[in-house]
Amino acid sequence: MELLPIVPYEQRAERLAALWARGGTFDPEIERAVQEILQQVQQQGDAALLALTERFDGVRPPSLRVPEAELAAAYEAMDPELKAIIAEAADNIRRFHEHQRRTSWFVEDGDGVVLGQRIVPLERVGLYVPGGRAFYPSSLLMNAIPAQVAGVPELHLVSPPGPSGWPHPLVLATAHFLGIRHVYAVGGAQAVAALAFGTETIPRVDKIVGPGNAYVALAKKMVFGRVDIDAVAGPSEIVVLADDTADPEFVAADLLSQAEHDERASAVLVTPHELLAEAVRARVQRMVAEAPRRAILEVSLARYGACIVTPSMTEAYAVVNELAPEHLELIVRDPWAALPHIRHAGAIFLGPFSTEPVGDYFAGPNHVLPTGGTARYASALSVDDFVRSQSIIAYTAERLRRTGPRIMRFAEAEALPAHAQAVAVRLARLAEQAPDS
Ligand code: HSO
Ligand code: ZN
Repeated sequence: MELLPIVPYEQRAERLAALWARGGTFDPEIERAVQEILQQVQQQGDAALLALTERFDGVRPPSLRVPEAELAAAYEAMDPELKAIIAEAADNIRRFHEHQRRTSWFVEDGDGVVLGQRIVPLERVGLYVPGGRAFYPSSLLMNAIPAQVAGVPELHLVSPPGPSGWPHPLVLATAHFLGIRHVYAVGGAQAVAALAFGTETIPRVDKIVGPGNAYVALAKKMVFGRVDIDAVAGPSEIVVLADDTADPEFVAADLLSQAEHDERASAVLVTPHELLAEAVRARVQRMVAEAPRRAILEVSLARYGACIVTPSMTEAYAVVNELAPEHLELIVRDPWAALPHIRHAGAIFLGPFSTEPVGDYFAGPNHVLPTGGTARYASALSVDDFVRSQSIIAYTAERLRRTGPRIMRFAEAEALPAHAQAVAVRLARLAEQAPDS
């Protein structure tokens, strides 16, 4: 199949349909398996975790909880240059997320009444971290730091053990760097079950975040309600909106950068300039031929890649909004002038030097973004995902005396007399205390 085929605007429907059809559905077989795992962990706790880990990961960890000395040792062993880079990225991410912190507010509403909203962090959050090749330290930073900025006091990290019996050393090292002390050598649906129900070793948490395979995603969906979860992420996407000022090499490289994630990743160029589309396509062919992850690229770019050539910029904006992509690059003459035309996108990268990996690793904004068109209603992972707001009501005698009768009337209209009475007993007491006011 052709890589990144050129698709005229009028013929885009079929191509976009293939794009929409990626991900989302689960095999009923997996569903049954996950259901069983959840039940087993709920009933047998740690014993189930150990048995399932032996069955699925083929190892028995020395203990479910990873000793802090193991975390420190992994960090010590980490390449110093990588350590410094991760520290710098973490600083940027932390600084960005500090701007998101919401503060509690209280207003004086007259008569001494105070109303408000108190922002409180979640108490316990579970972080799922995939093992081995699917583990990205950057994703651990992106999931953990907003929780820390929100002030979540307890983070519990789960990750499947490798052959050593412990999770991947980079997971342990990054956890240590972040100051995460509760780390458990368990992955898969069983780890999600442990976080949702609690076991002897792993406490029940309030919310579970982090990427995982189909079993993990499904387990999260099934425990949702008992605990909160982040959005279940679909395969990654990039859309590049470019005009004749764009450098085809930049555009091609950026499309590849997302398409290499996995076979279901999607990379789309939208442009009114057919010559650019042809130049980008030619580059892509050449670059793929030499790419280390060629096997993945060949699948993702053939199935879910496209250069959509539009009659003008107007239709180009329309296509972008129709796609509501996870990542959108604006490589056009004046990206700030283009911005107001964009309604739906998870993250927007402006200008030729804001290549997507800058956002994946380093700039500061979160790389956990809405996929599969969910950018129509969803946002990047943020500090808001790790706090709640509590309503505050502090009424006074004075205010209740004035408004009580109307509240009672409302309660009576709803046929809830005990509600009315709760007000009435107070009004009676106030009348005794100040008979003539
Ligand atoms: N682009 C991915 C995140 C990532 N990239 C991690 C590299 N490492 C989804 O936003
Ligand atoms: Zn990426």
